[in-house]
Amino acid sequence: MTLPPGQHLLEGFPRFGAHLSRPAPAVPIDPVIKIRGVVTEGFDVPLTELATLPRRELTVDFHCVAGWSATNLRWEGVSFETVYRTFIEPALAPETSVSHVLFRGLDGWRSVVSIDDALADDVLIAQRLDGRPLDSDHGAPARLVSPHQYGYVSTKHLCRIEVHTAEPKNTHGSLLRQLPLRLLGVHPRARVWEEERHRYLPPWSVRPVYRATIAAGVNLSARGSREARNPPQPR
Ligand SMILES: Nc1nc2c(c(=O)[nH]1)N[C@H]1C(S)=C(S)[C@@H](COP(=O)(O)O)O[C@H]1N2
Ligand SMILES: [Mo]
Repeated sequence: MTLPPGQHLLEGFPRFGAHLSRPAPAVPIDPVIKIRGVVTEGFDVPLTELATLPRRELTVDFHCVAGWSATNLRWEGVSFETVYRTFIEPALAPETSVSHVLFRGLDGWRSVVSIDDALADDVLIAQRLDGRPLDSDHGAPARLVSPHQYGYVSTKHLCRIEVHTAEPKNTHGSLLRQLPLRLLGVHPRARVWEEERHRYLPPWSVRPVYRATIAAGVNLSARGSREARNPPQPR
C-alpha cells in the first residue's frame, strides 16, 4: 500500500484535533447546519433534511498534516456538491460568484476550501462511519470529509457553512485553539499527494517537528475521547 509523501500508517483511527483532551461539544437536540454568507437570506438546513438527499458512500484513507494516516474508512453521508446544488446555489444573492466555502464546527474549528475543491466528487458531509452513526470522537452529528486534502480541512461537528466571493480571512474565532496551524498557515489547497501541508513553510521543514509530537497529540486527544470517559465495563 502506498501512502502520500511523508505520511505514516497508524493503528486504527485516533481522535485528533485542536480540542486536545477537551471533550467533544454537545450535540443539539435538533441539529442544523446554518447556511450563511452571500445568500439572499441566511437559513438553516436541519440534518433530518440532509437525510432525504441521495446517500453517498466512500471508502477512503485519512491523512493528518502532522503525518499520520488511517486507512479504509467507510464514510456515509451526502455529497457536498448535492448539498450545494440543492440548498445553497438556489439561495445565492444575484450576481454573486462564490470562490470559497468556510466550514465551521460546534467547537469553533473552521476550515476554508476553494469552491472547486469543495465541489470535488469525493467531498461529502458524513453522518456515518464504518456502519455506525458518527460518534463524538469523529465529529458527531455530521462532519466534512475531503479525502484528498489534509485532515484539518475535514471539519468535525459541522454546524455552519458560509459561502464567500473572496478568500475569507481567518481572523475571528478562537486564536489559541488553532495556534499551531495559524503560525504555520494552512495551505489554500492542502492536497495530500502534492504534500501541500502549509502555506508558507516547505514540507520538509515541518516533518521532523511533527514526527516528534504526533504521539503526544494522539495521546492527549485520546484522553478526551468518548471511550476514555465511558470505558467498557467489566462483565
Ligand atoms: N471541529 C473540529 N474539526 C476538526 C478538528 C478539530 O479540532 N475540531 N481537527 C482537524 C484535524 S487537524 C484532523 S487531523 C481531523 C481529525 O479527525 P478525527 O478526530 O476524526 O481523527 O479533524 C479535523 N477537524
Ligand atoms: Mo490534523
